[in-house]
Amino acid sequence: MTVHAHHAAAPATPEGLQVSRDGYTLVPVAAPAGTLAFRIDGPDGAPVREYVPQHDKDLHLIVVRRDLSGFRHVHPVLGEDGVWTQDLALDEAGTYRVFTDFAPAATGSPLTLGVDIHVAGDFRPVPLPAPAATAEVDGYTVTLAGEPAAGQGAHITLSVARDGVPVTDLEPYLAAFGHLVVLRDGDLAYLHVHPGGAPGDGVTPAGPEIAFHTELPSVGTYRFFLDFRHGGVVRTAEFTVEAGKPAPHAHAPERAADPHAGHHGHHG
Ligand SMILES: [Cu+2]
Repeated sequence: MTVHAHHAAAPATPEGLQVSRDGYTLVPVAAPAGTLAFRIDGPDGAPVREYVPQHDKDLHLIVVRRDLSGFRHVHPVLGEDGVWTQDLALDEAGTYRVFTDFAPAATGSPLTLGVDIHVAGDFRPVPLPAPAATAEVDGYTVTLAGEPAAGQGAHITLSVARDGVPVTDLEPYLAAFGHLVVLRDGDLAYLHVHPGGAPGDGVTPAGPEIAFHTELPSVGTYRFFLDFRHGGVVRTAEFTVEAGKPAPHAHAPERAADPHAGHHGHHG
């Protein structure tokens, strides 16, 4: 049986598109202004209270307006009643996507659920910035290298400089020198990105380059949000990235060499 090959070929549904998955449901809870409160209800209907930490935290809360502006990555507090709370001022009108990235202790499997929250008012959508390899934040310049293509694993690096000088004393943040969240423009699919190396492993430098491995599931436009810590402050550098079709493998069989190739019909 070729079960393994079949599994490898099946594209996984991206995370973050569902409010309920695998028996777990993200439930917003009424809360005073300026605070976000929610539960994760488990398969038995009760709020989940036990989690397996991922990147140093039981739950990562990502909030972004649906035009991909106003990104926030924060860590709420779990109450005795299983309700998570987070100070969160959503001052600008619009619809926000709230992502909860966690692993319930009962399964140990990471899961990202998402729900929309509406803020009334005069909504002025912000156009998505054009693709660029550099981003500026608070005097830091972050440069993105690597060209992720659809459906293909890619190594990318983000290099941090301050006033033109490479930063070599990045501080660990969430068990890495950087934490990268990638969202797909159009549906806000949430993509897991894995850091290459960890602080203190003896081989991973504290900058200027931060390495990641990612696989973008489709052709399209993505927004990359890199959180990094330096001087005790966490900052976010943002990039718009276009994922094109993967380049054909140089060692792939040459179809043109097949004398019957011309009879296979035209594509498109
Ligand atoms: Cu987090």
